[in-house]
Amino acid sequence: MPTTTFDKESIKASIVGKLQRYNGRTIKEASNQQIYRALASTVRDQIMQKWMISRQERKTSKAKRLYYLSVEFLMGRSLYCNILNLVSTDAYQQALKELDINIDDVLKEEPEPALGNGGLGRLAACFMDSLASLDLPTMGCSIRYEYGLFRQKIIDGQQVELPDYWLGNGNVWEMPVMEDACEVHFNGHVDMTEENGRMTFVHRDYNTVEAIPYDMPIVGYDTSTVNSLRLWSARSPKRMNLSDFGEGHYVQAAAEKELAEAISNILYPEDKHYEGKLLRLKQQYFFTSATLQYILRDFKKLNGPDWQRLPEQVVIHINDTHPGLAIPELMRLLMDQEGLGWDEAQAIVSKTMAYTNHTIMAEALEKWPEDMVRTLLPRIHMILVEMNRRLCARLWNHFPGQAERVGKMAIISYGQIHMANLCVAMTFNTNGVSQLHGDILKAETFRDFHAVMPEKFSAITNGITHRRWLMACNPKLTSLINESIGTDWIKDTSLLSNLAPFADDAAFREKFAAIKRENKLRLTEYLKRQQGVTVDPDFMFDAQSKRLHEYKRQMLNALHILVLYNRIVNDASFTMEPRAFIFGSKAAPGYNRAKQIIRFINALSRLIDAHPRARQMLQVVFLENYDVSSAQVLIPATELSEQLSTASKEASGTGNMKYMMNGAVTIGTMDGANVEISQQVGMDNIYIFGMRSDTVLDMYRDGTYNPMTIYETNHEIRQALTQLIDGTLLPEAPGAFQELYHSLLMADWGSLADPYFVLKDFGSYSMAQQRVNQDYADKDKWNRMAVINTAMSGVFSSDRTIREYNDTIWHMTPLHKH
Ligand code: 26Q
Repeated sequence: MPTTTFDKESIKASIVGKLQRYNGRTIKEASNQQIYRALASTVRDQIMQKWMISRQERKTSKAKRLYYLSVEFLMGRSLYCNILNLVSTDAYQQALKELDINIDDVLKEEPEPALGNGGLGRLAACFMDSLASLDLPTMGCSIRYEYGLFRQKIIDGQQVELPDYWLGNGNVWEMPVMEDACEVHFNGHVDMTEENGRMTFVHRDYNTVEAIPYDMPIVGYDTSTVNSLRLWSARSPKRMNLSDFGEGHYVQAAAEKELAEAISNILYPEDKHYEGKLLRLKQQYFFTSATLQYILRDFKKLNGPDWQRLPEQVVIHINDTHPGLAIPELMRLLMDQEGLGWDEAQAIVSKTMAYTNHTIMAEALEKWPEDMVRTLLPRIHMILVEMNRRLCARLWNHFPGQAERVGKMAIISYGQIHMANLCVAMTFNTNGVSQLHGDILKAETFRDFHAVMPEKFSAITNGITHRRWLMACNPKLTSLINESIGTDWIKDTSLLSNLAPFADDAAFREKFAAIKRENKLRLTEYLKRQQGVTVDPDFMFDAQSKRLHEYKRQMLNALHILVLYNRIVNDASFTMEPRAFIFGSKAAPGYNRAKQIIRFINALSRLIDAHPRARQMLQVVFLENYDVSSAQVLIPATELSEQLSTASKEASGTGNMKYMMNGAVTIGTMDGANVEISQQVGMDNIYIFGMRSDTVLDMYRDGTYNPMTIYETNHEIRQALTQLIDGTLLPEAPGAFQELYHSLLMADWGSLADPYFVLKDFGSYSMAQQRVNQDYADKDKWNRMAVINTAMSGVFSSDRTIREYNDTIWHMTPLHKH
């Protein structure tokens, strides 16, 4: 095999050559976009050779392969991380320097694939990076949405959504794989006939959608492994032709084509809010069916039709319930296409599939109307009915006479398909994403399942890839770490703890703090350039960035800032360490209360700016269009990380880990992975406040919480809440926050007053913030805490998470020694 070396000179020659051949331009004449494409395709050439070798290696070694199914992969930009994983940053940096190209300007030209909403999608992306870096053969499978998550503009203090047409300039990283295209069938009916004493099921009169796969390479760090992310695109089998036009069918034909292709048009922007939309069901079946067909074809090519061996060769992981139709789809293919009987097929399915749950929020639990499933997927519906019959028979034995209990665990009940029950019942493993979340799944959400099948439950704490979230986004801190403890930590992040003794080294702390300051300056420049906001880098940078949701309690943060403002305004002698409160959040377009909170934060920002003394000490910045790229600028610049979810509600959180790794100190509740962060750093290096999860769960059960008593006794809260509705914040629209105000104080039909205990936890939060303020004034103390946070973040690398998944669930053999 010819191997081209990619030293500095060949990189330069490649870029210059591509610009000449594709654009007819010299470097001096080329636009940044053209240079980006020439550079990215140079990197792609380098990856392509490894990709071919990896493919061969998997086939000859017959290694077990993971298929990670997810409706979201929030990848972020690839170019820089690919160069990093090729261990070629020096060669590329020098080459670009000699060509007089500013690398930062070029990196910005890459469109960001925002094929995800938040934590679940970003976790899938971090997992892909770790899987390749640990040489575990994997294919990630999802949908090639033409429009990713909307882009957010703030206009007059409110969120406005713009379409994200990310493929407009083409996508350097994708490769269509036409030989793996297949058909997915919808609607129609199923004919049952008996042949030689066996029932056969034939799907007839269906509508066909073609599934075209586009593969993206996933490069492992310092290894030859390159895995694939396979994104399926929907295409109508209809080809528009002149005879349609002549016969007047043209408009009809075009409309049908549009309908089929709509399947891969857009990513749904709802995060943790389920709605039974037909198009979403189509998306889910479309990509799971195409994926399963491919998996079986590939298996058969390598192993023949020896289906008993499927669980040895293949493991299929279902990222939340969204790809759960993979379960009946695998049953269908094994029975109707490969001729297996039910028992054989079911045994194979339940040895091959595993499931991770990402939320206990009731409104996120997927339920599909049975009628919709019966009409759209008639054969899948039949299989679900039979699965449900067998499951209920088994449960009935376990819980004789307990109809209500069995009903709660059923796959189908009251005319709805319960996806979580399907996934728990039919897979061999149900996983939680932090220790606390795993415990809550066993004790609450899936309590009854846990009683019947306790061996299925596991909890593996989430992680983040330190390659993107430390090495790529914070190169200066990475160099300081390398100078101090060497580079072995990159492959074994537990070694980051060797940094802990440096917390007591004053010279080291100075360097650590100087890097934080440079990162703050970089964020300041970013905010100036992107949205024209000026921020003083001498302020403490305090950030809360994550999807906007009531349970994440951006409201707690915002109300506290309003209280600080009031203290300043009411008391001329009040002072505090100056602080910039930075928010980055998108609200689901239909989630009105979340949009009101964004409007409140922006109104608060304006209120403070208008007050000469308040703005000496406080600033509120709303970072527009928070995405992976802006996170990579924000997080390294942050000193205080706000992780405020109502205890029990945040399954894990992963932003908390990114901030910690970059030396931010956390203020947070004992929720999700915050619990484990507190165990790593110790209670002296984190600010924990608020109710514990067991108390929260008890309070939901007894239902006696009344925020009105807090409102009546705490005048600071009363004043702040009153300002929501008295025109202080929005004189031009004084009624705008009425509903928000109401939700914090009054119960409504079907909803509790202050359902996430904002008022209840306010006092405790405010006291923790006072400690933050005091400690920040002591620079040595603060910097010591910051260093400890980075030093103890090693366990939160997704490399650790993936090793645990592999040891307990997947059982693959790495392609190379580790
Ligand atoms: C479901 C049905 C219909 C429409 C939308 C949805 C839907 C979409 C997205 C349901 C849930 C989500 C996203 C969930 C999510 O991001 N959960 C987060 O997962 C992270 C990774 O495990 C955790 O760290 C977070 O705590 C958890 O909130």
